Formats: sequence, structure tokens, C-alpha cells
Amino acid sequence: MRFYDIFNGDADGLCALHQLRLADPHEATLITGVKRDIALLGRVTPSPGDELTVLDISLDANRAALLGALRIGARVRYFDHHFAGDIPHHPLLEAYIDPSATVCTSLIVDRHLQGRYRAWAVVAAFGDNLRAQAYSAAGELGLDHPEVETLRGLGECLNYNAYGATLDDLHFHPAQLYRRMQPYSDPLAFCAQAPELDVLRNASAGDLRKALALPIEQVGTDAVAVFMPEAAWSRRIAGTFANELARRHSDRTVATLVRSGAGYQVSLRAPERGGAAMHLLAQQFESGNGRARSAGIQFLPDADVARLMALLRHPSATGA
Ligand SMILES: [Mn+2]
Repeated sequence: MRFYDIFNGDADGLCALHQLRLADPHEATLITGVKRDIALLGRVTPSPGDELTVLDISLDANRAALLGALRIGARVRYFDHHFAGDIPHHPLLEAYIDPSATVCTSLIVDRHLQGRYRAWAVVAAFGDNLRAQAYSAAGELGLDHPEVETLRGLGECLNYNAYGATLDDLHFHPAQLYRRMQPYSDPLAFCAQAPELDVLRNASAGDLRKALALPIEQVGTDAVAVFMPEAAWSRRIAGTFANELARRHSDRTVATLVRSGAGYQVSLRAPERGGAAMHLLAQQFESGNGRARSAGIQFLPDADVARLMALLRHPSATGA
């Protein structure tokens, strides 16, 4: 019998797995990748009796592989907050799925573990840009302000590291970061001892400086868009940059568009004060997906840019 830990390579995926494995240590084959690489379950060829733990990747996007694994007789534990569609009923499937906008996968795991490693869930919530939830969960831990800000920095660095078209764009393979985190039940101890964090902090600050120098386009009165060049730094910072723009333009929808061949990779953020559901907007395009506050389009062909701009101008017209 083998264990497979299959997880999104961002802060949320890493911290979800880390909490579960602190509670229930098992040597496992790690399957992960860049944040946008969500078709991870299909990379495993399970045998009967194998145990698969799947974290922070849409069930809907992995449905065929999931059904295949269950059919073979593998046991699957599935924690996620992305769009799932119908959740299959199967005696070998244990699913903890909550797509509400106020949770991330690590907070679902935290609930499951009754808060045992909550500080890591706080790190993940910051990484997924759920600041209100992160501060509220941190409040229950009795940490002082600088400690909470350290957790925020860690979450943002881990999240930043996962953005890229391929693993070559990243500073660290997410599995390598997970291995570095593994000995630490306390993220503050990890922060004090991990040189990787200095690398990520400096790199993200440098990438963000370049992004903030780009022109911001006003799209009607309700949205802003930034077009970014085809470069590894753009691909790495686009998500963090979109979060930063959303804070600076809290009443607007935000779009970052990174040039990618004959089109763009798009990140979308809802106005902080609430507004249209970004996943419904993204789903107007073939490769769009995500959540209400944060969504993306993997590849937007040049021919579709005008249509996206029109939808950003009048988001309610999409039913979003
Ligand atoms: Mn997540």
C-alpha cells in the first residue's frame, strides 16, 4: 500500500498538507506543481488499497482521475474550496469540500483537526489573500502583532513562489519547500530558520517594483487592468500584484494580463467591498476558472481581449 500526497503548490496547498501530516505522519509520494497546474490527480497510477490525499485542487477539474482511482479501489481523502460540481458518493471517498468565499483549504483542514496546527492555517489564509479570516484565526492564538505579521509574510512568500508557467519560473520547487517546512510544527520557528524566505522576500519585492511601474488602464468606472510583458518575473508576480492592486483600488475589479504567445494569462480579483463573482466572469472563457473573489483565465487569445474588457466594463451583464 502506498501513500500519495497530491497538493496545490501554493501556500494553501502546502499548509493544508503540512497540518494533516503533522497530525498523522506518513511517508508519501509528493505530487505537486505550479499553482495553475491543477490536473494533478491524473499523474498518479494508484493500486487497490493505496491512500490518496488530495488538497486545494478543484474536484471538478480532477473528476475523471478521481473516479478512476475510486474504481481501482484506492482510498481518497479530498479537501478543497474550489468549484467541485457534483461530489461523487463512494465508500472510498472522504470529501471535505466548502466553496464558500471565506475559507481556504487549510482552514477546512484546521476545522477537521479542531485547530491543532492553526498557525499554519493562518499562514495559508494570508497566502490565499483571506486577510480578515487570517487575522480572526490568528486572534485565537494569542500572538502579538509582529508575530502575526511574520505569518502574513510567510503566507505571501509561499504563495508568490507558486506562480509561474512552469517549474522553471519558480525559485523553489513546492515539494522542496514542503520538505523544509516538515520539521516545524510552529511556523514562527520555521521563519526564524529558513533562508529560503529571504530569497523569496527579496525576489517578490523586486518583481513587485517592476509591476508597479507598469501603466494602469482604467476600464470604464468599475475596473482597472494592467498588461504585463512575457517574462518569468511577470508570471511570478501577477497573482501577488493582482492582490496588491485590489487593495489599492478596493472599489474596482482588477485584471492582470500577462502576455503569453498569441494571448494572455489573466488574473481577476473582485472589488474588496464585494461585487461581481469572478469565477462566473472567468467562465465566460474556455480556460477560465476560480472562486468568487479570485479567478483566472489560463489562456485568453488576443481575439477575446475586447470581449473581456467589455465584461469588465459591465460585469453584471454576465450574471456574474
Ligand atoms: Mn486555496
